[in-house]
Amino acid sequence: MTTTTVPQVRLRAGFAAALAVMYGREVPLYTTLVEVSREVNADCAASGTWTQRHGGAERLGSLERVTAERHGAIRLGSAREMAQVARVFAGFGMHPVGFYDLRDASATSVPVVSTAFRPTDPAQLAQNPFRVFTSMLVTEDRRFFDAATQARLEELVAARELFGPRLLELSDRAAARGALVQDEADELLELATAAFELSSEPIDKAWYDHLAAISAVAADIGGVPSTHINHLTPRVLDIDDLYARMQDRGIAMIDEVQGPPAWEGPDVLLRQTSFKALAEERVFRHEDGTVAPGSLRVRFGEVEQRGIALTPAGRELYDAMVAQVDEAMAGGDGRTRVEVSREVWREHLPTTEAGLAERGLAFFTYRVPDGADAAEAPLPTWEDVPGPEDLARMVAAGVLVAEPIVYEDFLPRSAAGIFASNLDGDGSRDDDQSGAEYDLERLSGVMGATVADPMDLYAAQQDASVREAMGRLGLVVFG
Ligand code: OOG
Ligand code: NI
Repeated sequence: MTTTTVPQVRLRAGFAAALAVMYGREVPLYTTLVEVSREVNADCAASGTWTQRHGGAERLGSLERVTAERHGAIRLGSAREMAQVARVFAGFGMHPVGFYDLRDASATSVPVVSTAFRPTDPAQLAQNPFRVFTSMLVTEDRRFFDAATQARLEELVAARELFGPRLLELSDRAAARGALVQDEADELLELATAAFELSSEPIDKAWYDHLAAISAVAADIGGVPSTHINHLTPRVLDIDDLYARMQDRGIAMIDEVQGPPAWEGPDVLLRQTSFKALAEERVFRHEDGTVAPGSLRVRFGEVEQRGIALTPAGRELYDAMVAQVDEAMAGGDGRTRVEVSREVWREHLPTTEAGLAERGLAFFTYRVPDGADAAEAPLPTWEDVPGPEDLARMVAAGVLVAEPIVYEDFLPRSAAGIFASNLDGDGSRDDDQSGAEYDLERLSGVMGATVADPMDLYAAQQDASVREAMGRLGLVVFG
């Protein structure tokens, strides 16, 4: 008898699909969003002008990948819960990448630090890039929580069990073996999906309201009995088109697309928008002991368009451009943020991929074009991987072709914007108090899992492609 084994990539695809079914049942408007996203992607791929402008419909990922692509978001209450979810996600081949401090990225009250769990290997990403933006409440941050609130939060979170022993056991096994036998795979999917389902247990109204006055995000984490998927985000090729089509259907969207503006040059990083959180019925326990239905607005539908990953130099430029836009907006001449951004983009950012590559602003993979006669390339040997200008020369000479590396991560500013535009009330914070210091290392420490720096991953992918191409050209790269 042969036993079927299910490799991690299929576990991950199954997990994303199962969560989508569950979320579609919980938030029906999500299904509409996915439907409209499909239409947009199909129309982009079929449109000659769109395809030509983007150098091919699949330049930033195969249509199959883009159509199946989702990210989710969850919010947790403690380092222990983070460590456990890291084990669950590792079972699906998803590892923590990037550190985002939302406490400082937002003027409103968002007392969390975050990372994203995702595949790190380019081949795994190409097959299924499912990722989950995962936030941890920083209960010890006095800007948000006084000692009594901190103590109660920690006590409640410590007492709950989000991820049971069997789920953790199966996750560890999948991570260790890279696959599970069919029965165990089915069991893992069922347990993992259920762990992120909305709970129907009554919510303590007074406690929830106490937390909500401080931060709606804190209430959504520590004021409810368990965690849940907060949104699931499909990817589209044209987010402006998606935005317009959702509005045409009469769906209320947040005011703007977050991140880079629509413009004629290459798409970089990440653009996101969402429909507003909807009122959902939940059950509350009141102080007099009565249990009655009420409503909460915390879950929404987000959509995103992904562009090219920027190098540290490119990211520095991006951050400087955002700062310039902020400054111009503070001056306030009536133009929208998008209009101002577009002007700033035109002033600073190259209008072609080749321009981005030559200035070392974005990451690319390089390969020898099909059928090229490598031996005739009149090129020297290299002491190290050639730099952006040399690579650009080789691309111009037709010796190499460059393909953009897609940005697989998030933007703290947009994340804060997404949090904020979907919350009822700004909450409260006392900036005279000092916050609890967090960075990538500290988060790795408390989770017991190394949080990768996304820049290292993109750079390694680019370098590996260059080394391989150099090898094919018969050029030795020393160092
Ligand atoms: C996460 C918000 C961040 C994104 O796409 O930037 C996020 C949350 O609301 O919990 O998902
Ligand atoms: Ni999101």
